Amino acid sequence: MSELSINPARLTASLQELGRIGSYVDGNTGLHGVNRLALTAADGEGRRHVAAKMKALGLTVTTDRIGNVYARRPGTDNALRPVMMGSHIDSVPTAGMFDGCLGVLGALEIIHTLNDANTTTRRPVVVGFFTDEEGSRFGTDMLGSAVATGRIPLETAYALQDRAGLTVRGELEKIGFLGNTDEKLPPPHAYLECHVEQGPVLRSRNMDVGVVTGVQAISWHELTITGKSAHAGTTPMELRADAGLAAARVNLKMREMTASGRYGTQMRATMGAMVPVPGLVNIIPGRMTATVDLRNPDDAFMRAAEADLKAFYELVAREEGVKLDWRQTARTDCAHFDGGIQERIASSAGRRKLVNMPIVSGAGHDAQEMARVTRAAMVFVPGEYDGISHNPREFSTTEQCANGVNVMLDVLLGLADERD
Ligand code: HGY
Ligand code: MN
Ligand code: MN
Repeated sequence: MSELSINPARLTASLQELGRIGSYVDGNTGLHGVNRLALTAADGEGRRHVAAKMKALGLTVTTDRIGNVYARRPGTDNALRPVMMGSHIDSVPTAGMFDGCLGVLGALEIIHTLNDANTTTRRPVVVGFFTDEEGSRFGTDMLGSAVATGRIPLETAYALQDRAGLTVRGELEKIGFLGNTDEKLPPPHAYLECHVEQGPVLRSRNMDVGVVTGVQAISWHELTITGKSAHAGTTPMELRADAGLAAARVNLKMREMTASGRYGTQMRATMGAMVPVPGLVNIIPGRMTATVDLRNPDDAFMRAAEADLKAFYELVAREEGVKLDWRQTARTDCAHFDGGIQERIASSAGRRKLVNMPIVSGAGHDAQEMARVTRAAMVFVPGEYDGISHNPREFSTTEQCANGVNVMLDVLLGLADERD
């Protein structure tokens, strides 16, 4: 454990400050939520706010061609590859103020702590935030880190469109973050990310820290179902081509699949978006756009589930007399984090008397992209209210956040002192 520890109150203040950008009052709960959907004006404002904090800490800030922002702190030997800490500050439209932001602001709090202590590490240190981790607007997640590590070509990313037909490239330019440095990130010496668990496991077991072993497989589909709009009162059931019913059958099929055990016992399936056209009470939906989100901690089970679901798409189209087109919008296999760094996370937590456990991440993270190009690992912190996330009720206490960031501080110092 290093003698250093971060300033918990300063970390919480920085989270609250950023949380005010893009904030709204949630109609259902009256809670303050955060909406900084990727590449919107709010995201642009949040980006400028964090970049200003980076500069105020004496860091050299660059923006690459996909809008990833990196802030570099020199070490004593700048010929060595840096250790990087990062995450994202874009949010889903109904977010809290911790998802992603804890990793970026926690890393900046570590820099602040090093500055206060006049500590210079051997290796340079880089703090970054990646573009559009959430994927909510342009349809594929971890976009910026996937481009930085070569999984998605820049031009493919640029051409992605939101529902209004606006492109990633155009929206990056509009908010002033169409940068000019090479989007391919030279692999850092190692990569660390602190993140809220976004689930109930750690809190329910009274754990202080999660040592993340990896990330489960993710598969997203976008369905476009075309049937026939017709009168709800006059059209006999047997003469319908009901796009809404077809989507509902897919949703029920996914529920049956997760309960069947045929794809393991951990599979999760969600139809998050269901948009009927015309979407009126007395008209059979002639068209339906729907999304499918499959998660599975086992790659073979995921592939089996995808194959069976695609077969079901064809069956439903035949039986309901609709056209069902679908496209894969995101797909990542299970990711595995570096064992050695996991051990360092666990031993730092142990020295700080923090109870900790290994955990697989249910959510996708930029760290899984970085794990393809360098040693990567994550530190999870528990969340209150069953760790709810992608919801304004998302909340982790100052102590919970500080515990995770202090562990990341310890591991950073060890990695940044490595000669090779
Ligand atoms: O969808 C996810 O797992 C992440 O929040 N982008
Ligand atoms: Mn996140
Ligand atoms: Mn998220």
